[in-house]
Parts: sequence; C-alpha cells; structure tokens
Amino acid sequence: MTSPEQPLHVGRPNMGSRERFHELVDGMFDRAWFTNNGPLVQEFEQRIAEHHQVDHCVVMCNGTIALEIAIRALGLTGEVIVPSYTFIATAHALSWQGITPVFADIDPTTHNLDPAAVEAAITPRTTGIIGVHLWGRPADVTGLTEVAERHDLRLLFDAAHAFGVSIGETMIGNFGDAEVFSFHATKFFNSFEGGAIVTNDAELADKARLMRNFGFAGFDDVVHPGTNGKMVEVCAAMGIVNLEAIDEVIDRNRRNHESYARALAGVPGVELLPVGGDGQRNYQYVVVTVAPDAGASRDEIVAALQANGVLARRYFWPGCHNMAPYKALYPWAGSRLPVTEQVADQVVVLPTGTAVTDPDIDHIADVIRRVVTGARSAS
Ligand code: T4K
Repeated sequence: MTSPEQPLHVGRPNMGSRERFHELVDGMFDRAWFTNNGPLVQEFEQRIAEHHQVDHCVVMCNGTIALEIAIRALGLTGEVIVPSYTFIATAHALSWQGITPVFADIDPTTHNLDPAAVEAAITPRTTGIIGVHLWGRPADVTGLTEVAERHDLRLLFDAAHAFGVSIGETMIGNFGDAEVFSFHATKFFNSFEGGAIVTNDAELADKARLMRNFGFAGFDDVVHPGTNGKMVEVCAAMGIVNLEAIDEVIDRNRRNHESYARALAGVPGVELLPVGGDGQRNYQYVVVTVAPDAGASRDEIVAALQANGVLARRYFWPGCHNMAPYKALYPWAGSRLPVTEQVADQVVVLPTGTAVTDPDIDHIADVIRRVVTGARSAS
C-alpha cells in the first residue's frame, strides 16, 4: 500500500528475473565486451525482430536518439508534421536537427493524429509525417499512409508506447517507412534506457546502423556522417531478461486495467480510456479523462491523488505547442489545436505495472470518487 515514504508512481520499472540478469552480466564481464555491437546487443536485436515479426531491428541508447537517427536516415528536412499531444521528445527530435515540427490536431476519441488535420498542414516544405501510437493505441495507420502516399511524404511512427502491440495480426514495426520504440525504465518493457528502429527496409536499417556508430564501416573506414547512438551490453542484458518476462507483465497490466474499470465504474464524469481496437495491446498506460461537468477538475483530482501518495501524471499537458521552445514559434497554435488543448486539460494517467495491487487501485478509485462526489454535493 501507498504511504508518504512509499508513493505510487506512474512508470515504476518492471523487472524480470534478477538471477538471469546477473548471469548475463557475469558473461559480459567474462568476455570484457561492454559496448560497440556486443553479443547481447545482437541477441536483443534478433529477439525484438522475431517478437515484432519485422525484418530489421537496430537498437540504440534511447528512444530519442533512435528517433533522431531515423529522421536523418529518412532524409527529412524542412517541415515535418507531428502531433502536439505527445511526449516532448517527438518534437525535439526534429527541432534538434533544424527541422520544424508542424503540429496537427488529434482525434478526440483515440488521442492520435487526425489524418485530415495532417493533410491540411502540408506545405511545399513538408517532407514527412511522424505518427505516434499514443498510450499504445495504434495511430490511424491507414489514413496516415494514404496522406503520405498522396503527397509523396515519408512516414515514420513513434512507437515509444507500442511495444508488444499489433493491428489485427500485424505487429507494430511493419508500418510506414520505419517505427521507433523506447525502452526507458518507465516503459512497461525496459532496458534501463534504450530504444530501437524497426523496419522492413534493409537499406534504411544499414544506414541507421552506420549512423549509430559514427559512420564506421570497418576499423578505420568512415563512410557516413554519424553519432554515438550505441546501446551498451548491460542494457541489452536487461532487455533480454525483461523480454523473457513480458507476457507476465502484460497479463498484470491487463488485470490492473480491468480492476480500474471495475473500481471507477459509476464515478460521474470520470472515464477510463479503453485500450481500443483489434489486436494485441500492452495495457501500459491507464488513462482517465475528467469531463468538464465532473464536479471536480482534472487538476483537483491530481492534487488529491498526490496528497494521498499517488503520483498521478497530467501527460502530455499542455501539449508541445504550448511549451517554451515551441510557443514562440507558434503563437497562433492555441486557437488551431482545439482537440489537443481539450484532451490535454482532461487526462490523468494512473499508476500500473507489477508494483500496483488491487488494494492500491481501490485506494486510487476511492480518492477520485471522494473528490468528485464531495465537490458535487458542495455545489
Ligand atoms: N516518444 C514518446 C511518445 C515518449 O513517450 C517517449 C518517452 C519518447 C519518445 C522518448 O523515449 P526515451 O528517449 O525516453 O527512450 C518519462 C520517461 O522519461 C520518458 O521515457 C517517457 N516517454 C515519458 C512518457 O515518461 P518523465 O519526465 O515523466 O519521467 P519521470 O522522471 O518523471 O519518471 C516518471 C515516474 O516514474 C516518476 O514518478 C518516478 C518513476 N520512476 C522513474 C524512473 C526513471 C521510477 O520509479 N524509477 C525509475 O527508474 O518522462
């Protein structure tokens, strides 16, 4: 149970067998091979490619660098259309490379990019689209692919939330030109820090591999500009161990999601976002929306939860376009992204994962119910 010393976090890391991790790390010490495409990194890549039924996987030190390298390998320049309702890394990965992120609005029910809004944002400078599978709910892949094809644009997916997810029978990793995962500690599947580009395009994968390692093609043969995006062996060991435990974690997340649905049923104005769609889901995020007429505001609910030892989060408030680096670029944006602004004002993300128990969920629902019904009876 939660206490002031032991709050409940959104993003508490899940962890497979420690014994197995130590075994893999012992092997790493015996080999004295710590980084630079070591055997654990190669095994991790192969296992991810198998898990996601995709031809190529290039793992990186984190998801942001993987996005940056994918953007560069795809040759994106000028303007790229992205949602504003995403983690800031999606936009930063572009602006860091001198590319302008152009923010398009989202669909109010899926929280993912609206293809019509994307199409309306295209200019002669547009070279690509980055769709985000937010909360592990697949983006409108069909709609975005049609827009990309119609306008001859590259299509990349930020799949940071979508490890283990499929659309029907097809695993994430097989859509657009490439997709990018994050294995950050707070993700349901982690390698401490880490990320990967997955793609069925061999040439793109080769380019990303070169860019990840300064463009080296041999001991002293640099054939391409590059950076240092390499994953270290100890992170690959963690990734392998967690991949071996992934079914248990997903099962636990699924059960937590069901418990939240039960515990929050009937709280007026408070709705649990369904995981949605047809295919595999990872249940990584428990997302609740607070309607304007709920009685209590989203921020009052978050404050009450935090006061009761639950570090609920307002992801991804206030939207990238309202954050300092982009606000100056887009003084008009507030009036043009009405759905983003509305959703960003309504969402609360609640703790899940193996650290969260049914009594924790009952406690969280109880706090929410008390705030909402208390505010209603006072008004
Ligand atoms: N694209 C999208 C759509 C993303 O969501 C992300 C990352 C990326 C791209 C970029 O991928 P990476 O470059 O990160 O691989 C966290 C994560 O740092 C970030 O990875 C993630 N998205 C984002 C949604 O969440 P913060 O700023 O919320 O993290 P922080 O430090 O507040 O931690 C969250 C909670 O987890 C806290 O209550 C503490 C707890 N925690 C955290 C860590 C690191 C632990 O209990 N143990 C830990 O080891 O960004």
